[in-house]
Amino acid sequence: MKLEKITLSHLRMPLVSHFETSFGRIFDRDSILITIQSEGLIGYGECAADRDPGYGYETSGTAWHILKDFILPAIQGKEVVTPEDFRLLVGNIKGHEMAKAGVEMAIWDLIGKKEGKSLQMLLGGSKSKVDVGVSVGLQDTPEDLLRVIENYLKDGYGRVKLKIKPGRDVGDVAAARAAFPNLKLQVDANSAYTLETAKAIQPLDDLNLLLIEQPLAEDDLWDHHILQQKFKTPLCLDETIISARHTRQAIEMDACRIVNIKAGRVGGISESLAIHDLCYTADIPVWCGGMLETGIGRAANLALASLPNFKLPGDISATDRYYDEDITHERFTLNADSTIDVPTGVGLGVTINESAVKNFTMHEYSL
Ligand code: OSB
Ligand code: MG
Repeated sequence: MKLEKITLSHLRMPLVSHFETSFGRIFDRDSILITIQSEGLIGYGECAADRDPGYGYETSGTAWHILKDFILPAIQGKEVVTPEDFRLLVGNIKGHEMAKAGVEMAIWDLIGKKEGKSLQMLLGGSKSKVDVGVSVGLQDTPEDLLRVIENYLKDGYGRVKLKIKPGRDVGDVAAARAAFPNLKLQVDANSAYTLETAKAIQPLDDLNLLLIEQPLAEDDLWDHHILQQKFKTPLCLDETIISARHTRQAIEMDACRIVNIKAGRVGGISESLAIHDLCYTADIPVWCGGMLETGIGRAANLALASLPNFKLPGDISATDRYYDEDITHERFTLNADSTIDVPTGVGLGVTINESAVKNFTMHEYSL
């Protein structure tokens, strides 16, 4: 497939409700839509980097720069048959995994469309629907938190993740546990603690949590090892796991016992597959994280999460948890058993709502 015209669209979409993590509160979500034309087909990908460098160092601004000035010139006009061909073309660009992953997703979409196969078929996933949960941001008060959780339970979510930060941790989580004794519950600190300040969250170990996600710094494997020895609850790494190599090292040093896979964070779907397989062999369960994606990224997440080692519910919620208006015509809905159906159409299995894209686009660039 010759990669012909490639277009970047920097989008900003209002969220249904604000989302607050240990690194800040947002009311709308930036992303970069990548559109690749190839031999009469169009592939779509989503770069999940956000406006601010709070989750990781990449932002929509850095991704724009890396895409426009390095990735697009390296691939435009080139022949690409497999995702590996793309990886080789951008092999000299260090880091910037979210920028790369956005293009890689569009290439998977093109390959599926060309071969008449869904992304799930290309990946070898088998489940027709995947278990999902909802990620609940920090709320102004514990009372607000309980009300928000209750509403999500009414919607049908069977697993809830609570964002925590220093000062808003054990109290909030204990209140949730007391109100919902049997709820599948987990927490995510987005690297807000140090080994020293993490002493305050030791009581979380007795709240019957599925996992504790990324308590310590985003670049730290070893301190997570030290902390894991103090907890019977599995630690789960998100930010720290940026490749299959990091995954192997994390497992070898017992820095976590569960892995959150986000294709954006690790440079794409191919690397996600490698991490999935590595964890399968090592008997480490994985689950699919989320980045408040549009319907494009959500479709990819659902296909990925249909692989066999995705054993815990993903942060893949229904479209209406995020956006009133999405950029895909397809909207994902929650089934009564807290699952979402995996798309079956060719490629990502979604179609683009051009007028929505136009509404949300702040600027555009084509090569
Ligand atoms: O750490 O998992 C995270 C959203 C943006 C950035 C980082 C994270 C999140 C979430 C939301 O927790 C997950 C979702 O898409 O529902
Ligand atoms: Mg996380």
